Amino acid sequence: MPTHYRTCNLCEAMCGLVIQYENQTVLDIRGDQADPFSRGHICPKAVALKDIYEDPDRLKQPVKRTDDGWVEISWEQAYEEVVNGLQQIKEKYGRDSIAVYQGNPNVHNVGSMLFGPDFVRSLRTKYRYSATSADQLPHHFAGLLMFGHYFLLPVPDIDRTDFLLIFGGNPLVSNGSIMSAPDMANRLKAIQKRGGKIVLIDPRKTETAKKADAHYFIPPGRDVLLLLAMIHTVFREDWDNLRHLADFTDGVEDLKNLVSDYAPEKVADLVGIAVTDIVQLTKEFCEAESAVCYGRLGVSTQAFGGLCQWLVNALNIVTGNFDRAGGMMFSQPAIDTVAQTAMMGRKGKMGRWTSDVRQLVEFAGELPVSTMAEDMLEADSSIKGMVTIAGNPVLSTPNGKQLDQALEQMDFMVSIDIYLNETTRHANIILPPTTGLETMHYDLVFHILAIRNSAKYSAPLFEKTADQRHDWEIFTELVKRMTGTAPNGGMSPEMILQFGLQMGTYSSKGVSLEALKKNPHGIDLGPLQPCLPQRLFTTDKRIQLAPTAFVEDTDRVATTFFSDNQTDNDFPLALIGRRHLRSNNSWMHNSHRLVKGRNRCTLLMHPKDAEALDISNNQLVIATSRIGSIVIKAEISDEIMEGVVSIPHGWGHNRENTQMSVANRYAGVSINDLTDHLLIDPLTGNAAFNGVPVRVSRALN
Ligand SMILES: Nc1nc2c(c(=O)[nH]1)N[C@H]1C(S)=C(S)[C@@H](COP(=O)(O)OP(=O)(O)OC[C@H]3O[C@@H](n4cnc5c(=O)[nH]c(N)nc54)[C@H](O)[C@@H]3O)O[C@H]1N2
Ligand SMILES: Nc1nc2c(c(=O)[nH]1)N[C@H]1C(S)=C(S)[C@@H](COP(=O)(O)OP(=O)(O)OC[C@H]3O[C@@H](n4cnc5c(=O)[nH]c(N)nc54)[C@H](O)[C@@H]3O)O[C@H]1N2
Ligand code: SF4
Ligand SMILES: [Mo]
Repeated sequence: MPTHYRTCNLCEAMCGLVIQYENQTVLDIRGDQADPFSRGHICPKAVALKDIYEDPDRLKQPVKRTDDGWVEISWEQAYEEVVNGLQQIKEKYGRDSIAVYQGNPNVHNVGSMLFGPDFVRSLRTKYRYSATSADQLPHHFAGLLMFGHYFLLPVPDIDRTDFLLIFGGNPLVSNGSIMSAPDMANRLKAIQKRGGKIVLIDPRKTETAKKADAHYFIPPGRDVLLLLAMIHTVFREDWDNLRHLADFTDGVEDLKNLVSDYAPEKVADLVGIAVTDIVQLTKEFCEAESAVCYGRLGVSTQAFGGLCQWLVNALNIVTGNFDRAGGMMFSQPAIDTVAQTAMMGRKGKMGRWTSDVRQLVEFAGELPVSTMAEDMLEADSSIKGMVTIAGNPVLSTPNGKQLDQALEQMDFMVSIDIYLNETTRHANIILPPTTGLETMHYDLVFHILAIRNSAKYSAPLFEKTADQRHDWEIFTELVKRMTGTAPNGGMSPEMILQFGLQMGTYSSKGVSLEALKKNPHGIDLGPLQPCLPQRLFTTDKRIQLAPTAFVEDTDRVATTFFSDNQTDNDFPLALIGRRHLRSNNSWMHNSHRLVKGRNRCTLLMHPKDAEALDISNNQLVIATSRIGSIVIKAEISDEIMEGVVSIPHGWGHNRENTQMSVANRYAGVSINDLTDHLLIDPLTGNAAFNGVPVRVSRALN
């Protein structure tokens, strides 16, 4: 039986797959034991690649919205109407009249990564948005301000650490984020087997917390206090030891002064962790042979996201757990996009323009997505056209309902997407690219964020049909028609990959596209290596430990937590999110094998809160925020902290005129009809999905 090897492109873990097939049918998908990076691991989503490939709802030809419903049109007609439509908007309303939103799958697709940017530039608009500002923007802020490049993000060396401290990440379910590390369960077990420890800080006793050596509940949004107190303790007890970093780190004294205000005694009650525990945790972190503190979504998508990601880095740096085995390290990928973009002067700039209504600043060419709908809905808005590329912002951005309304007002909208869903239903034309098994793959982003260096190329498993187009072909055609020139000088994606590999560090060791094609399981390039100060992109090759923007933002900590602010009695509970293994943001709910079984779109609530509100398990409740209300089933559990409720995102597939028949039957409701576009991290502009004030009451049955 023919066998095909490839990398799963669904999440960040980059698992190797072995796929058996016959003709055009997938017979079996398993983990590839011979893949040196993933070592045979897969999760249930990988098997859904078959479902996506076969999904009768998936679009394969352009469709156009007409008065009689959606009709298929030819690619030629689609390109012509799309380019005409966009150009007419620009002619009528001028520059900056089109908004563009790029969603998460773009970074998992090599064609979009390489050819999408030229298309976006061809729109000549300042209204550029992406899922970044609903996710990891604070990491980029810290990367730029501390290390000189917004994509120079440190990764925890979990394979060698003796102490893993996680703030707001649930890698056993998410399979790791800004930490590409397949086979997470075994990698975590290995830490414990070698005598190491794992500690979790999370408002929910998560799947990962249950496997950890210790778990501390923390009220959403207060991690900044704990981090400040831990660094305070490091300095107070003279446990600081920057090791080799001392030679090229600025701002140590500034940081020390700043944290002097935040003794554990001052924050213990606010974070709900005893002074002795804070001190002991810090001590163990400092005494471990090696230790690493890692903070992810829970401390990124919240009101102090920027400060948290800065302080996570700072804690690692001042304890000498940075740029050394078992600490935070930088990868050195075979195609080094970080170095290559730096050479082109694209290390990341910020503040060159602002959003209209709230004047939030641009970062790396994008405005915060929380401002998108309000700037569209403003009375004299210049945004009249919309483009979405592999994104479903109606379900994935705060106050999605408002965006739903804003999209309805657009004169012209185009979506490059594989489904007719909650967002793309507003488009005039949808251009569907090939996806998954039909595409060639090389991971340009996640090798940068991987806990081990490796490289792998995957050929397409199935040829696309004559009617289908790859995403890079779509972008090429659009750019040609918009600007008269082909993107990337007319080079094919493979040529660009080949060139990228040639420029990389490992080409002298024989890593080329040809070599990768001969090694379909991938090539291991070894554990992460110390690389500082050379790898820094700051002009003076020094680490900035206390950048002014972060230092100044700590004023907000004082005003938020140490003044007489009253909590909002109308909305006494704090809403957070959660992820499930069989779900991937909003778009994999059309796979029956993933959605079947018990309803996972529930509101988790602590028994004491439930009792006080007279709510019983499985009962329908109304959850209300400043933005709106949703009706959802309550799931009562002491695994969530008192005062906190949790709802997963990506659901709410019950809107009209979509074409996702399975998802529609398992619709759920959208948490982002509750989340508030005004709740952001003011420093970075990132959406603050966690800690949204809500109230919950029984629904009348
Ligand atoms: N409340 C709350 N909201 C959240 C989060 C949260 O934790 N809580 N998480 C946030 C995070 S981390 C993220 S990354 C965002 C994700 O936000 P989005 O990226 O906006 O949402 P997705 O659900 O990933 O939507 C992906 C879209 O891409 C399409 N698609 C899938 N594959 C392909 C392909 O190969 N090509 C093309 N062209 N299209 C494709 C799908 O049909 C879908 O329309 O959501 C954010 N929203
Ligand atoms: N199965 C599956 N895997 C995925 C995805 C998916 O949707 N499903 N999405 C992918 C994407 S796009 C991303 S970005 C990654 C995200 O990867 P992770 O960051 O690991 O994802 P989450 O499970 O959202 O973990 C966030 C954790 O933060 C906690 N939290 C919430 N608020 C706070 C807070 O204020 N403080 C602290 N300390 N913790 C808090 C939540 O309880 C939750 O456990 O996952 C990726 N992998
Ligand atoms: S963990 Fe991620 S990369 Fe691995 S099989 Fe699952 S979805 Fe694919
Ligand atoms: Mo994400």
